[in-house]
Amino acid sequence: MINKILIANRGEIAARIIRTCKRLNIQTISVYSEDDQKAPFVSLADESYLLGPARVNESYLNVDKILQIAQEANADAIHPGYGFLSENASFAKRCQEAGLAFIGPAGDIMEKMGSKIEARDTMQQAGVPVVPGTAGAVANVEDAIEIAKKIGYPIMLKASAGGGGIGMQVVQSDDELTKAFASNSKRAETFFGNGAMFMEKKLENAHHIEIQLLADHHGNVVHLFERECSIQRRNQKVVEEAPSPFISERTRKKMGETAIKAAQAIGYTNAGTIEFLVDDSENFYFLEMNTRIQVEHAITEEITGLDIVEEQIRIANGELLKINQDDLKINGHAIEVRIYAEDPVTFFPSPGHIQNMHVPEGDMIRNELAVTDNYDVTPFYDPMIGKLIVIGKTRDEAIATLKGALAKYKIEGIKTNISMLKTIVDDEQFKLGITTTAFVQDHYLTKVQTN
Ligand code: MV4
Repeated sequence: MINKILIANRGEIAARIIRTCKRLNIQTISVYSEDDQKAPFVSLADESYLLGPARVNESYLNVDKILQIAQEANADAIHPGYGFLSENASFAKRCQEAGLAFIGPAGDIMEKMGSKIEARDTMQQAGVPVVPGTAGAVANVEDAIEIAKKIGYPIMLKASAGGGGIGMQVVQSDDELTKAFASNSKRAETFFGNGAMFMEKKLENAHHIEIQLLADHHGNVVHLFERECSIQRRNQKVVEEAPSPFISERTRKKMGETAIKAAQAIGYTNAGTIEFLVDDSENFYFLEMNTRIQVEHAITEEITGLDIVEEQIRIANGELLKINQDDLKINGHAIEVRIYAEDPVTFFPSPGHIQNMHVPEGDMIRNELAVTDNYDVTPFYDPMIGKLIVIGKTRDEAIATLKGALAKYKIEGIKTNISMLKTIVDDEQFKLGITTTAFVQDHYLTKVQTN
C-alpha cells in the first residue's frame, strides 16, 4: 500500500502531484536543488530534502541521492513527473530494486518505447499505422539516398534515441540528406550514445493529435480521448486542447481503439500517451509513445473529470481501474496555454525577479504554477513557469474565457510569452480550429517578424 511518495521533480508538476497526494491522505516528500529552496512546491510537501547544487546532474538527475533520500525518509513510491528521470529506464529499474513502487510503466517497456525505431516496429507489428518510412535503422548515407527515392521528399530524418522533435530534421534533396545524415547521426551519438537514424515521409499539413491511456496491472486499458497539440514552436508545445477541433467522432473512436490495441500489444501499464500525425483526410499514423504523465494532461482531466495522478497512484498500488470505456464521455472543451519566461520573439529564456504577479481566477480557470509573486526565476531549468487551463461547454466558450484570462494575466520583472499567446488566441485560423503543425510558422512568426 502506497502511503508515502517522493516526488522526484520540481516546479508546477511537483506541486500538482503533491496536491493529489494530500487529497488521498498520502504523505509527500519533495526534493529540491539549492536554486529551488524558495519554490512553492518545496514547502507544500510534508517533508523536504535538499538534493544539491542547481545543476541537474547534481540535483534532479542525481539518482543515487534521490534513492538515498527515499530510503532515509521511508518512501513507498517515487513519482517522476515529466522530463528529468521520468523516462529513464535504469532509474525505474533501480526504484524497483530498492523496493520502491515506480509510478509509471516497467523499465523494459520504457526502454522499448524510448527507441523510436523499436517503437515504430512494435506498433507496426501490432497493426498500428506508422508514417511511411524505413523499417529499422538506415545503415549509411548511400542507403538513405536509395530509400529517399522510394519515399519521396520532403523527408523527416530522425534519431532513434531522440524524441519530442529532438534529433529530427527535414530534408528536401539528396544533397541536404547527405549533409544531414552525417551531422545528425554524429550528434545523436554524442548526445544519446546511439547514432541510429531512420527516415519518414514528412507529412505536410498534418495535425499532432495524441491519445491518453490508462492501463492497470490486470489487463484493463482505457483511453481518455485525444489532445490536439499541433501549435508547437520548435517542437515545444505552446497551446493544447481537448477534444481536437479537427477529427470526427468516427476517427476519435478509431484512434482510441488503435491506441488501446497498441498498449495491450506491448503490455503497457500506468498512464501513457500515443502520439499520432493526422493528415487532412483524417488518416492517422503512429509517431511516438510517451511513457510518462505529460505537461498537458490537465485538459484531459477537465473534459473527463478524472484525476490522472490519482489513477497513476492507484494503478501503482495494484488496484483495478475503477472506470471502463463506456463510462468515459467528453464533457466540454479545455484549452491549455504554457506560460514561458522567455522573450516572445527571440524565444530566449528570460530569468529574473518576478514582481506584481496576478493570475486570473474563476470557475472555468485552472492555474498550475511553478512560481509566485516576488520570486526569482532560475536560468537552470526549463523556462516554463506555469500553465493556464480554461474550460468551456463549447470551444468558443473556452476561447472567450482564455482571451479574458490572458488579458488579466500580469507578470512583471521578466519577459513572458503572454503576448504570443494573445496573438494566437486572436488569430482567425485558430478560432476556426485550423491548427496544423505549421501554425506557429504561418500564423505567428509571419506576424511578429513583419512588425
Ligand atoms: C513529424 C512531422 C511530420 N512528418 N514526422 C514533432 C515532435 C515529434 N513528436 C515528432 N514531430 C513531428 N514529426 C513526420 N514524418 C511533424 C512533427 C511535428 C512538428 C514538426 C515541426 C514543427 C512542429 C511540429 C509540431 C507537431 C508535430
